[in-house]
Amino acid sequence: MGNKKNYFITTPIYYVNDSPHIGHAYTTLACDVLARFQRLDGLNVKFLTGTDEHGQKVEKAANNEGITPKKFVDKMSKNFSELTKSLNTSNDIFIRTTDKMHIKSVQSLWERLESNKQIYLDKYAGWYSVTDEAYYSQDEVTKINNENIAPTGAKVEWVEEPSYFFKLSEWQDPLLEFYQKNSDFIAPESRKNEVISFVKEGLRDLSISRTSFKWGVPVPKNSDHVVYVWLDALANYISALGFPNTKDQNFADFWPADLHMVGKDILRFHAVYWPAFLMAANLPTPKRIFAHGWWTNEGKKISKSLNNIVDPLELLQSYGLDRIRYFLLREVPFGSDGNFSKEAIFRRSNNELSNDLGNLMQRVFSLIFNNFEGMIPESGSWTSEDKKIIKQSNHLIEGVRQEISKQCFHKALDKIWFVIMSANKYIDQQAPWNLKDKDINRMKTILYVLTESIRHISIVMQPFIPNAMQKVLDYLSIPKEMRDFSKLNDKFQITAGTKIIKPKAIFPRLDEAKENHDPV
Ligand code: ME8
Repeated sequence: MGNKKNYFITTPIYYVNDSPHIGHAYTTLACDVLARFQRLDGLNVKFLTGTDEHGQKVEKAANNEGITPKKFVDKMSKNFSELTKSLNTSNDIFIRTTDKMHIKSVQSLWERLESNKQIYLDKYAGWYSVTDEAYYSQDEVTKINNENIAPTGAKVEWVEEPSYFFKLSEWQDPLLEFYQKNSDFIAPESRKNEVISFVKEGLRDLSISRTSFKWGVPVPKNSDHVVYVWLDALANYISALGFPNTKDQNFADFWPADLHMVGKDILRFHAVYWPAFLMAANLPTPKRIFAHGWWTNEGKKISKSLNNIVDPLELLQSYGLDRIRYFLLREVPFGSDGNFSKEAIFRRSNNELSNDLGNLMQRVFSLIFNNFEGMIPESGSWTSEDKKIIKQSNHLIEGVRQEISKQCFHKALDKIWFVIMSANKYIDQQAPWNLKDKDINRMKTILYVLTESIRHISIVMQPFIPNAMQKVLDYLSIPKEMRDFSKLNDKFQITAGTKIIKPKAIFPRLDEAKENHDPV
């Protein structure tokens, strides 16, 4: 793989019983921004997403439709793989847990745990939630309207059956020590504290097989049991890299993962069970888990039963992909919960994308087009105001890189916006449109400085709004191989005399009266 550093990033694999909605799109898009960012920053990236297709929940959904689970998952998985296409995500792999190689991989992981004496056969008697595919203890279950309910709000049922157990209780101290030594393992900080408190309260051995249904990976040498769906699902992160063949180049290059991105609902599985399984199997643990917040729709929980699922395909149709990408990553500090509203999409889009960013670019390009035959003008020497804009633009990538390394998308965008606003202030103060007759050389210099600043802004913004920034870089006639982050310095300054392409509005304003907008 040469000298390039490797970077492995994953989304959760989504349950196929549900239709993809805005929550799934959010996680996938956040990972896509990171994957694109790291590629442009010179890393060798592997980006994994896919579908979680086993378990009682999926078996029930298939029964309800009166088709076999296999038929059902083949049909439903497509909705997710097609969504990744509509979102133009740059994933390298789309894994399905019904893939043969994944099933073999889960069985190998099981055998490793077994040969390390981490598994024993016993009986499970306790609460289980099919919705969450999770076990709950007595003190977590409350009775509401005669129903037994888990802390997540999901119904639980009493289960008694033979079961294999994983010796999770033995991993309490090693896990606490691991969190202490790897203080960046769980983010954000508040979530990390929740996980540590949970582990400190004590871990009980975990039931890792089921016998009361069939739709799962058979337990090696005892096919009365299927592997618990979470052990099966978590293993996707290594089976996608060729596990159990640890000599596989993909496994050697990309494991341990740099980042598992998840929603806060499934942090416990990733930050407690997953590292415990891996340590128990003598495999390296991932470097970081980020648990982002939860989206509500106009203030209400998003759910099928409330009939308020936000369909990402409809949003793309109405507003275009880049507006949605920008909105989702800008509206809410990453890690916090967020509220989805059309009003907020309009506000962000019109104020920020159309006014601040689009108008700046449009003004500069039109001035060049109307006064200099579409050729980027030659710069004279720089005033302190010019130098300030160039300096801020040159430093932009450093600041953004720092925020992205912590998955702080909103802060990264703040830093980009600081430069955009600074360029807007500069153009208003310098008023190059008044200088054509008075001082054409000064006019040229100002436009050159602004074009160079736009070059930086659009290269840095590519991971967030790739389609729009591709257009801008095309307008500027910047060759494809000159668009990565190593070109963000003086050596690669924009060349005077380059002919730009006649620009069209980059982010036309959204109009409340219109349903579908320009698909940027
Ligand atoms: O949990 N807001 O799959 P899942 C934000 N198969 N994110 C949301 C969301 C919302 N309202 N709703 C869903 C599973 N998500 C398991 C994962 S991984 C080894 C197995 C996102 O289909 C968020 O990332 O229920 C959440 O963690 C994930 O979808 C849950 O997807």
